[in-house]
This record gives sequence, structure tokens and C-alpha cells, in this order.
Amino acid sequence: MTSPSPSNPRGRIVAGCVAPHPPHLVYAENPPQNEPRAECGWEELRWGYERLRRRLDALDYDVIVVLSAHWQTYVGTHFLGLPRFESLSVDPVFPNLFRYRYALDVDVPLAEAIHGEASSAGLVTAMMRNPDFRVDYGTIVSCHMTRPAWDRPIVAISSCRNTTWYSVEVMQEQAIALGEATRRAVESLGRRALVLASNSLSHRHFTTESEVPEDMSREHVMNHHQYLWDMRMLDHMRHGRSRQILEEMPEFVNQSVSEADAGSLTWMLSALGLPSHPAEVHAYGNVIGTGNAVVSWLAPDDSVEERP
Ligand code: 2X7
Ligand code: FE2
Repeated sequence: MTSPSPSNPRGRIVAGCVAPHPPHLVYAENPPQNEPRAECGWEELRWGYERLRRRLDALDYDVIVVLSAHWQTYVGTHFLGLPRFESLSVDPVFPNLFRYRYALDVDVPLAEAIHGEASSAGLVTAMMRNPDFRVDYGTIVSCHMTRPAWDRPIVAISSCRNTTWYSVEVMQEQAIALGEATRRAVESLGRRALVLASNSLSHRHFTTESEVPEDMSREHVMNHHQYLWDMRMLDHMRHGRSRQILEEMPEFVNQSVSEADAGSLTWMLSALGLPSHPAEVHAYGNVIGTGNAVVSWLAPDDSVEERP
């Protein structure tokens, strides 16, 4: 995984996670920031996030770097570029579930350093410095579920829609370069960073919602083919087969409409240096038919005491 740069030995990525962002998870937690109230729901995923948080509590990190499938940019990769963003985030598809007041701090020097490294690697990049910019719900949900205290600054990275305009292959080429740029910037600034891929796995979903959204008698995977793809990807993760995940990404995206088309998973695995040690799967569950997993890879040095 990451090797600290000689210039700043403190700098490293301490862990990488798949951190899915269905707004249903925040809704079901009833935090004070979110207006709608829920009775319960999606416990497997929410309790999986609880287990992830307990793992991360043992680590020392000072920033969360997140790439969200729902900040979609068509000309290059963008980065939040002001120290604070504050507003109301409303999910456009589920406004009944997610109307969340956020106030978040940004590690602007790290965002600028990743931007610089990515741009030197040939990627098209931009800093988002509009103070009225509304942060997408994918960034907010993944960060909230991973660290609800919001006591670490974040770096938020957009999803450049290369899959849509070109192909999964072009998306991966750029996401790999962005992941490597992220690692170099973290190391040279001496940050200890947690990196989050904010995406679902399989992503076909129901087109109607039950009257009570948290009625779990209605929740299940959309179809068996999606389920098989999710299990295949999780098996690769659990056995340290990162390279195979990247190799199978075109088929995974095309056959399960995976939200990893955003580049987030490829970016995160590349930032970790394509780990060959096993990931820990904290949960797998369905939200309106999509497949979602909470997964972590701790850097080997940090996980020594956690693993048998
Ligand atoms: O953004 C999402 C998602 N990825 C999966 C399920 C439900 C809602 O929102
Ligand atoms: Fe999504």
C-alpha cells in the first residue's frame, strides 16, 4: 500500500473504504441535521457502518478524501476549493427522505495539492470556489455515515463522467491516474488520510417506492444477476484481488449498471496502491433494489493489531 515519502514520513493513506450513500441510511438514523423522521430501516447496512466506525476509531487520521458518484462533472475532475460550505442538501429523487442541513470544513491545501498532482499527470481539473455551490448528497451521506461528528475536514472530488462520454476503459485510465495523484499529494503534505469511494455496487433499482419507505418487507435485491455480480466483486475484495476488480470493471458496469461507473472505486483502490491484502466487508444490503456494501482496507501497518 502507501509508502511514506522521505520528505514527509507522516504522510500516508491510513485506510480506504467503500462507503455507499443511499439517503435512506441517513433518514433511518434520524440525525438532527435531517428533517424527515423514520421509524427504522436498512439495519444491516447501518449496523455495518457502525462496525466500520469502530474500526476507524482505532486509527489516527486528520482528513477524509471522498469521491462521490453524485457530483457529476463533464469537463474534467473538480475539487471543493473553499474552507467551508454550508447549506441545505435535498435529494432530488427522494426529497421525502433527505433534507439535510450541512456545514462542512474543507482541507483546501490538500485539495489544491491533489488538483496540482492530477493536472501534472495530464488530467483536466478545476477548483470549485463558488461559495453558493451545493454539495451533493453522495458526499454528505458517505461522510455522515463514516464520521457523523463531522470533526475532520474533507476533500471532495467530483466524478468526471468519462464512462458516459467515452467508455469504462477511459474512465479507469483517468481514475487510476487520479488515485495515484491523490496518494502523492497526501504523502507530500504529510497528511494522514482516510479515502472513501462513495458508490453502490449493482445499481438497477425499483421505479416505485412503498408507502412506508422503511417497510423492510418490500426491500430486496432487484434480481439474481445483480446479486451474483455483487457477490463476485465482494469475493475479490475479501481475497485481496484488486487488480481483478479493475480488469472486470467494464463487464461489471455494463451488466449490473454499477455505480462504480463513477470512477470512485477504481480511484480509491489506486490511491491505496491496489491492495493485495483482504478487505473487511462490514455489511451488504439492498436499498430500493440496489446492491450496497460497506468495506474497508486498513493499511497493513495500521491493521496489524486488528487482524488475527
Ligand atoms: O444514490 C442512491 C443510490 N446510489 C442507491 C439507492 C438509493 C438512492 O440513492
Ligand atoms: Fe447513488
